[in-house]
Amino acid sequence: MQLVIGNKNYSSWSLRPWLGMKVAGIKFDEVAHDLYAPNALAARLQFSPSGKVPVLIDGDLHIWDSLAIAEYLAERYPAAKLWPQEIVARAYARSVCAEMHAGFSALRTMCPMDVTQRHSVVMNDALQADIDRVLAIWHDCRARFAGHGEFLFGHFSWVDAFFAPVVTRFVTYGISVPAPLDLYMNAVLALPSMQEWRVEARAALSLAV
Ligand SMILES: N[C@@H](CCC(=O)N[C@@H](CS)C(=O)NCC(=O)O)C(=O)O
Repeated sequence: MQLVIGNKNYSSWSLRPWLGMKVAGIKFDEVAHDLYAPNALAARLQFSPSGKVPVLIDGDLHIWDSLAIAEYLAERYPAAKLWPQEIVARAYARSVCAEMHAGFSALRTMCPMDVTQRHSVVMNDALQADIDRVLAIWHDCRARFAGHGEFLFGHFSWVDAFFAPVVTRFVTYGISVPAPLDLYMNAVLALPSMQEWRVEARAALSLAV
């Protein structure tokens, strides 16, 4: 399989499947696509019907949306347990991933992912509401499903991969998180694959200047 991803410093959608596959130990070839190159859209349309990345290529099959990629990989690699095993937890996990996938427009537009940098942001009601909702989701998932594990559903799942870009945004924009949710953020940031992504994001940026 090949996973086509955008620039590691900026491409929040690419981080999700990349992180899930890495943590689950699913083998793939990474294909870097420069979102900002001249004619990048024309190049993307050669392999991505939507003109967007990430795209998972498995033989003749191209899957062009991070949530669809997550579902495909969960079906193809059930032993990786990327969704929680219990049906109620799994339904809840899918709900919060779908909410993340479809919403949070203030957080996305006011705090775009910029892994290696630190910025300030002027808070407004819409951004505060998005942050509060993220924190409520994290708190609720951990209280109901985490047990003694350090991730939202105990062990690492797609939910953590989908919220990993939010974790980096909170760091980049200095958005403080109440205890004990700071421990959850630290668990995500401490993942070796997450550290690899951040190192490669930095390297890619310095190559570009
Ligand atoms: N819903 C898509 C969104 C993908 C997306 O917006 N990707 C961005 C890169 S992070 C992109 O390809 N942008 C190029 C463009 O919009 O022209 C997914 O989940 O994969």
